[in-house]
Amino acid sequence: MSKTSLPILLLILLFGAVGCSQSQEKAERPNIVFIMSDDHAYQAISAYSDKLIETPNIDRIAKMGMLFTNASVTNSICAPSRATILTGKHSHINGKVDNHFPFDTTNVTFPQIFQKEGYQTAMFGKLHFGNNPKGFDQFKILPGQGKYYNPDFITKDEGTIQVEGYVTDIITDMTLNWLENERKKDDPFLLFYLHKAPHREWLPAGRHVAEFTQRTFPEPPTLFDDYSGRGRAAHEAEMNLLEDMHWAGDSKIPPAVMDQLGIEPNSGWDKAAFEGEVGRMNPEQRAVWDESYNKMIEKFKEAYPNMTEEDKMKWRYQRYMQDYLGTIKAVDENVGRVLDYLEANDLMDNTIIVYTSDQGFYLGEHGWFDKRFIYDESFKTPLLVAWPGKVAPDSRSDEMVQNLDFAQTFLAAAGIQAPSDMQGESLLPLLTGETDKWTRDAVYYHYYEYPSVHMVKRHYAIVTKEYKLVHYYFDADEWELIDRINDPMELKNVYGDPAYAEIQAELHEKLDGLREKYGDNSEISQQYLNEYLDYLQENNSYAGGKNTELLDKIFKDRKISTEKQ
Ligand code: SGN
Ligand code: CA
Repeated sequence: MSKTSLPILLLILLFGAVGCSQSQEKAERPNIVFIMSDDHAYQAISAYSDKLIETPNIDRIAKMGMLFTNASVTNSICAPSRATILTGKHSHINGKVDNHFPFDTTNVTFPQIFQKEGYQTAMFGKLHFGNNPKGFDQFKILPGQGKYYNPDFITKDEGTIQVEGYVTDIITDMTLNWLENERKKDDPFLLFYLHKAPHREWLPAGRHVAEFTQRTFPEPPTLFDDYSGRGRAAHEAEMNLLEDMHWAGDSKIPPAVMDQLGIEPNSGWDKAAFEGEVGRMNPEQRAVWDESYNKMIEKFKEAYPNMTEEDKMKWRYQRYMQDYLGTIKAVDENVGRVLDYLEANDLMDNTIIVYTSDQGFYLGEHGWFDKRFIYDESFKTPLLVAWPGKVAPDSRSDEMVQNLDFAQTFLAAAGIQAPSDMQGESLLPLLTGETDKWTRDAVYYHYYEYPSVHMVKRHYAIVTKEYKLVHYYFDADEWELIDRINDPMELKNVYGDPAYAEIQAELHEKLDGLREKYGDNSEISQQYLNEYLDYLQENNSYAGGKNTELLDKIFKDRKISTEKQ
């Protein structure tokens, strides 16, 4: 080699190396596939428990990566959970405290940051924000809650369209179409694949109704909970399978059959809910549906006159599980289609795949359906994360992670600096086995939507691995202390019990500390409450259920009518 050529060679090597490391860095920016279902309880994912249903495809994500057994939400209801995920901030900071008011789009969401950084971004399915998502190159979202059969979609470019078919299949078709035909194959992507299922009114796909209307499921031990041992909040909630679930809308007993049997509707919209969902089917879809449901209805007509209250509760539970789990079957199949696509197209190695839900759900525990409460079934949420090569297969974390942490996790994984006002923590240390870098020992929770459907009182809380300390503050002033280790079914409030005096004082102090850390306090809560009551007053209505006496008390001074409009 000549003397003069050496520096040139070095230069070539240097530039080559820089060029290479840049493109390598670019190539290494991971894709993100964020899969979220609506109201999917961890009890209904076989990676957590196979008592109710097998979900082999969702389980594949846990087999490839990590199963989180202690993941929770900061506020157990749909739109607020989504707002927390997108902003990385608690509800009282991002302003989306309940399902009622639209999301404040001046918030910075993490997809906006990804888009600026050169990621391709797309969202398909349920958002439920009252406005369109910012920071997306492409989106097709359901208006509001969306429908199971022949749903409408709000689209970025074509206005509102109606698509024939079953919602879970359609959302997946849209997702796969974007992956295959619309995205540029060289740039990394951030994809939101958001199912409506298994949200109420739980309508399974035609191909699953024959199987699921026949099945019997094990009852939870607390199906007949009488709420003794807990305060007013549990007693006054309207989530009981027998008392509050719709006979037509939920259990699919047609309004005419209810009339024939003399069954009173459980609310003013019980029968309308049936028409609004089952009534949307085209004749072919309806024929498939009727073939299975008519058999169920005939059996019910025969049995009903001799049913005790206990029989009715048991029947309600089975009917609920048949439909709820039936919708999950289609979610699982469709998640399998997306995973197959990623595999077949060599995308697995550089893609983070997340499966989660906007919150958990009661599957008959405490006699309940729905969510909102801080008890485990709705406070916790499923979380499975795969990132082949980075996250060890078949691994598990019992740490207290939250939906609050997702934004910072994804930003960290993509090498993007997170805004300093985000309130979560990146999960990367847990995902990559550096567990000593994870120090969180308690999380903060705050639920707001009251008075409203299901009538779950406002409450905030601190949760550690061992305890929950909860304050119900409107229209009650009650504290609840749950010993998670000795009372895993959460049946007994031990607040005020001298045996717990020391831990109670310690938790109070810690809770004050968390409220300060996250910037929450009673003035802010009062503001949100006033705003909400003003809204109800202006609309002269509330979205509540049967307990009009309770509402009369709340609204007396404000002259709000408790008649549903
Ligand atoms: C609807 C449901 C409720 C549910 C809320 C919120 N009733 O009002 O049961 O709690 O949505 O759900 S329904 O008869 O209309 O289905 S959320 O997932 O959007 O928060
Ligand atoms: Ca939900």
